[in-house]
Amino acid sequence: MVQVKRIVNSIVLVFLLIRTVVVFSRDLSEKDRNSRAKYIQKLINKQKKYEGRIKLSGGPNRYEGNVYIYHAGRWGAVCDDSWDNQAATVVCKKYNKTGIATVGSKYGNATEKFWLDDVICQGDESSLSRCAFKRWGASDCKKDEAAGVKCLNGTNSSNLMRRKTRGKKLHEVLDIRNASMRLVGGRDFREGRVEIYHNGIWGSICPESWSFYEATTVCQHLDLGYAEEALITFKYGFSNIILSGVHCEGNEKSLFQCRHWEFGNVMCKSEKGHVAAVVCTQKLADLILDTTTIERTAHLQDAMMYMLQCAMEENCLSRSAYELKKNTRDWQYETRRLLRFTASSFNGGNAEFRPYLPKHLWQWHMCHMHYHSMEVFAIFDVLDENGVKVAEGHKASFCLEDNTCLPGVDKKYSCKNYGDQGISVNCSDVYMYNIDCQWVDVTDVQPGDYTFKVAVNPHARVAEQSYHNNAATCRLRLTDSYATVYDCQLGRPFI
Ligand SMILES: *[C@@H]1O[C@H](CO)[C@@H](O)[C@H](O)[C@H]1NC(C)=O
Ligand SMILES: *[C@@H]1O[C@H](CO)[C@@H](O)[C@H](O)[C@H]1NC(C)=O
Ligand SMILES: *[C@@H]1O[C@H](CO)[C@@H](O)[C@H](O)[C@H]1NC(C)=O
Ligand SMILES: *[C@@H]1O[C@H](CO)[C@@H](O)[C@H](O)[C@H]1NC(C)=O
Ligand SMILES: *[C@@H]1O[C@H](CO)[C@@H](O)[C@H](O)[C@H]1NC(C)=O
Ligand SMILES: *[C@@H]1O[C@H](CO)[C@@H](O)[C@H](O)[C@H]1NC(C)=O
Ligand SMILES: [Ca+2]
Repeated sequence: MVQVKRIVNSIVLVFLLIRTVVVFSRDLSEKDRNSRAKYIQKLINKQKKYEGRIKLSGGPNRYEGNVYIYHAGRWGAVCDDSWDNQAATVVCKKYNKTGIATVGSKYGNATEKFWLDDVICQGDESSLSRCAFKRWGASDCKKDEAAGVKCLNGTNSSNLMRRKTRGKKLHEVLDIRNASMRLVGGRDFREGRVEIYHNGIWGSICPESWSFYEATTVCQHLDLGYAEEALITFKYGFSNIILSGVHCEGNEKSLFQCRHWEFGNVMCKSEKGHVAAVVCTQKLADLILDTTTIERTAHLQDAMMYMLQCAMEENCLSRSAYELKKNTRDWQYETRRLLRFTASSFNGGNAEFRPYLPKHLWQWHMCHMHYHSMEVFAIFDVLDENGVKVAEGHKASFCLEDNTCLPGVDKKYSCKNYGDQGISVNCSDVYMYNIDCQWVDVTDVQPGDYTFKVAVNPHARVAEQSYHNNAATCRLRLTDSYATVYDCQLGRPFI
């Protein structure tokens, strides 16, 4: 009986979906319509169920093994670069256990292609896919570099302690008397591994946490412009590592103004032989988020859920919407409250902004009928007065193009017809408030005063001259009937 009921239920669901698709596809041909319906069905049936799931394989019991993660319809392995106990703990959370990381395919060579590489977790993420990593499928790891875990009973206090002491040890600035810095091993003076001089010796920097923020500061320090690449590599050679945990804001004029953990004989967890390196350039893009446009355009809109089918597929609604869909019969007629706004990014640099992914890896988004060239181009968040997220910020992928340009500048990039994507110098990419997913779902947010945050290129995946004009922190007043956004301040992305 239960089975029959289930079958009837899924027939009803599929019928509703097809009907919804038909309503919103009037201007499409029969063929397009069918392929859309099929696409949605397939996604719902399979992907939703397994997406982000973890399995352990090759170990002596179910709490031990190499880690595989399910994404976009298949299982994939995880590379052991940067893999540590924090990441293992995130994996073991589903068994209420803490994790010890294993590396080097401890439980046998990887049997699937790698989905994840350079995974960096804090330990409190709810799932592995919430940790930072390069991007899905980007890995040059070999079969014998699979990451694994051993899940143990109870909380492992040594993991937690390490995190605490890490925080404490952060020193404000380096003692710069007699310290100096240079690039070594590059093809020319603009690139190389970063070496610093201290107490009579030259040494390298531990590349843990090395990002564009630190690399930008190095290039500024040496008067070489901006960082085109922030590298963790052995290709420029190696010397004794004498500095660890460097944390820069990215707008310092000297690396010695950045915070750090240890100097001298340091602990460095990076792969042996890998050190921090940079490539500097004078020509780089610089996106500038337009705060006045956000203030001017922000407003509320109530929309019925059947209008938001595409948006649901692309995870643009908060979790409660998906729960509603699961638990309510006529969920299509429920409304969601959306905070809509226009986001406009101007390229004020002296080089084009090009997407992180090469063209052949762009994802075709059937619902929106265009290619996405960056996994995360923008994020939006609503925080309460304690800094707690109250509206789930979603990660938006976009197609990048020249929407408006300064007088005399020709538009070059367009998303149409698999066109090249990018933002030219002196042009803006404009996401109008009426575009699908250009919103925060605030259905579950009580009226009140909040902080609203928007950031473009938030993980600094694409190099820019400055990251301190990529994010806006604004005041948001939400009432029963309207929303206003005001007092926006430009700054660095908050992650
Ligand atoms: C994990 O622990 C929590 C609270 O201690 C409990 O509610 C939950 O059922 C446990 N889950 C598993 C899978 O054991
Ligand atoms: C694992 O893969 C490596 C190459 O990546 C290979 O040299 C090695 O023999 C493999 N080991 C096993 C047990 O298959
Ligand atoms: C972990 O806990 C389970 C269930 O409480 C128990 O059966 C098992 O023996 C424990 N394992 C270890 C290594 O303590
Ligand atoms: C905690 O982790 C360390 C290694 O990081 C391990 O040696 C130790 O046995 C673990 N302790 C417990 C109680 O799991
Ligand atoms: C700086 O270097 C000079 C000469 O090498 C040395 O006399 C002096 O003690 C050093 N100062 C510090 C603080 O290390
Ligand atoms: C962009 O605009 C600035 C200021 O209007 C101008 O100086 C610069 O030459 C322009 N660059 C390009 C590539 O159009
Ligand atoms: Ca910028």
